[in-house]
Amino acid sequence: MLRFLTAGETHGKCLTVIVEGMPAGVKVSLDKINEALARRQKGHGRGGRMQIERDTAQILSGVRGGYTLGSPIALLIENKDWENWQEIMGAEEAAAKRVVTCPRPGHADLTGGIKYNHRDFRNVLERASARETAARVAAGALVRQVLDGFGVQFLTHVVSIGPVRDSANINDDDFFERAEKSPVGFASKAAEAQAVAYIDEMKKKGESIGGVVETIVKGLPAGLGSYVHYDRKLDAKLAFAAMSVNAIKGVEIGMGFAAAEAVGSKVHDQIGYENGFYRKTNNAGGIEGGMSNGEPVVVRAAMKPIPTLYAPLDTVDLRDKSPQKASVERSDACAVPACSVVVEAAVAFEITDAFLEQFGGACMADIRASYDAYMKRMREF
Ligand code: EPS
Repeated sequence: MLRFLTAGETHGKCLTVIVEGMPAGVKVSLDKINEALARRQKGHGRGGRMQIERDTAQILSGVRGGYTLGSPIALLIENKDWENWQEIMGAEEAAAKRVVTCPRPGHADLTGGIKYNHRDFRNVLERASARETAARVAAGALVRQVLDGFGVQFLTHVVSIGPVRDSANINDDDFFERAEKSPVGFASKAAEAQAVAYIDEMKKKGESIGGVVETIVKGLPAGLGSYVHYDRKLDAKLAFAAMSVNAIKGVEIGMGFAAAEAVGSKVHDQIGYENGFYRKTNNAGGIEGGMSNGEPVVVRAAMKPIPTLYAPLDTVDLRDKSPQKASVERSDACAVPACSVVVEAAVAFEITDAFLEQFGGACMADIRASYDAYMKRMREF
């Protein structure tokens, strides 16, 4: 089983992540991790923090001579902004300054404060911040390297930003290349211009903006996941992973909620055979019975608008319970493109875990042998 644990506050010294369960013999490219981190920093509507950071990971353990050892892998990402926060965020006793007492609606501030008895909401917001997702992206970009050489592809794009939807055809050859280059993650230039204008207009009003992101995983063999065990169902694991990303309020697999409105014949993907079984449509989003069915796995996630508003909402001051406006922390007006990279990483983590559950062994040589045997049996089925 693959698992990871992150640590770090947004204005602390660094973020760290320990990944456990990686087999030995995986060729590791640090560049691939850093490319994913750079992708997470982009997008129209980001706040000032992304000008300060140049996120790069250091590998502290578990990799030698470019290959995993099979031992836990520790990664570290420095916070450049720490320089400006040492006095406020230091571990030593005198350091509690700039107390936050007016919680932001929609953020973890108030409930986190109640739960942990923090009367300075900074103690909550520092960890609840989406900065932590940098560590998750690094973990996802690391573990998916297990899949290199098995023909698995992760394709990610932004479906919509606020009310603006990408209008390009997803079947265009260069759809994902265009989406990747776009500051809003759209493949259509016209829709991109609309989304940029919308973000700018809302930002001026002190608003924040959400959206929908999608990751498609191609090249997975049928049978990852389980129909036998509820907690090994691939769709359940993907929904958990995507929902655990900050600000996600909804997750769909394939047709998702629309399947509830349609009749069965318009939902279920009919089966054909041509050099192997295939489905004539992919409404199931590549998952039936909790298992990959060989079609692309399609995960969509809805991100709410970020809770920090520059035109702040009503709240109550913890000290005297007086009505106040929420505290304003530096933030992003729109982080939907960044969120798409985080959801991709979360999906990649679960897919890799399911892959290792199916073909797992202590080393890549065993995994390759198991995969090849399975694929041979599948071709003859
Ligand atoms: C983020 C870093 C944070 C925020 C943002 C995401 O840095 P700072 O608080 O110093 O500006 O910009 O977090 C949020 C919007 C939030 O609500 O948590 C990052 O690295 O992605």
